[in-house]
Amino acid sequence: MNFLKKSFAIVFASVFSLCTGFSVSGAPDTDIPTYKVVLLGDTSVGKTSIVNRVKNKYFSMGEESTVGGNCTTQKFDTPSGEVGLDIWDTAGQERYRTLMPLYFREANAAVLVCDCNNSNSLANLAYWFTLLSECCCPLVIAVVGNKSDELSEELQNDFREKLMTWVNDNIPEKIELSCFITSAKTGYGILELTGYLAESLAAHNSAESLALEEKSRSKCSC
Ligand SMILES: Nc1nc2c(ncn2[C@@H]2O[C@H](COP(=O)(O)OP(=O)(O)OP(=O)(O)O)[C@@H](O)[C@H]2O)c(=O)[nH]1
Ligand SMILES: [Mg+2]
Repeated sequence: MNFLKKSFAIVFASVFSLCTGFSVSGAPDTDIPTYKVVLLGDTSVGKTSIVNRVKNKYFSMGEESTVGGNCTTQKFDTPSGEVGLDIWDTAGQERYRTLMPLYFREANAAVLVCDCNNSNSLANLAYWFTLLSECCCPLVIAVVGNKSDELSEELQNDFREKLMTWVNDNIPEKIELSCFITSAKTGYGILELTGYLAESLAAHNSAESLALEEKSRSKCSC
């Protein structure tokens, strides 16, 4: 009973924050462009552990399953300027599936996460990608095979190829996308992942500003 009350309170708080635009951790910085990034994928693939690694450089072997979703805000320096990422960690458990569209809507980037040691979690990314596509049109996607620390280098390379094959078979070419092998436990591949997200989104922002500038210049006669 207590568990149900706790779950309801947590889901209510995170849905409230989604509806009001209030960021759960860290106030939004209005001076820099900020983007919404969602992590999605089956339960236990390591989404929360990846966020913990990014935010606190921390890893716990006993991470609890996520209830609903949580947002954490992080700033990144990129060659195109500073950007903020509102990183939404979502629940992979079946019981929260109907809530997921609320978390995915208006996402600018998505991180599709599977477990390198669990081929079902890779196959299920097709389900997650369909659900995501029904809710938003992300500019940038990262496909991540996590828990690489449990694989030898050779098996990691095999899995990287499986990820690429899955991407070629399932994701339209026009979407900007990159694949990563990561370990939330050791930190392997995490900086590359966040660097890719921040730099790609910042580059979109500067391309947009340039286009707007050119548009307004073409309107004036000077
Ligand atoms: N060895 C290893 N274990 C990991 C790694 N990442 C996560 N884990 C473990 O896998 C389990 C599940 O991790 P979570 O981060 O809770 O997974 P999740 O995807 O957030 O799961 P849900 O919240 O249920 O959707 C935990 O016991 C973690 O400690 C990793 O990179 N390597
Ligand atoms: Mg989680």
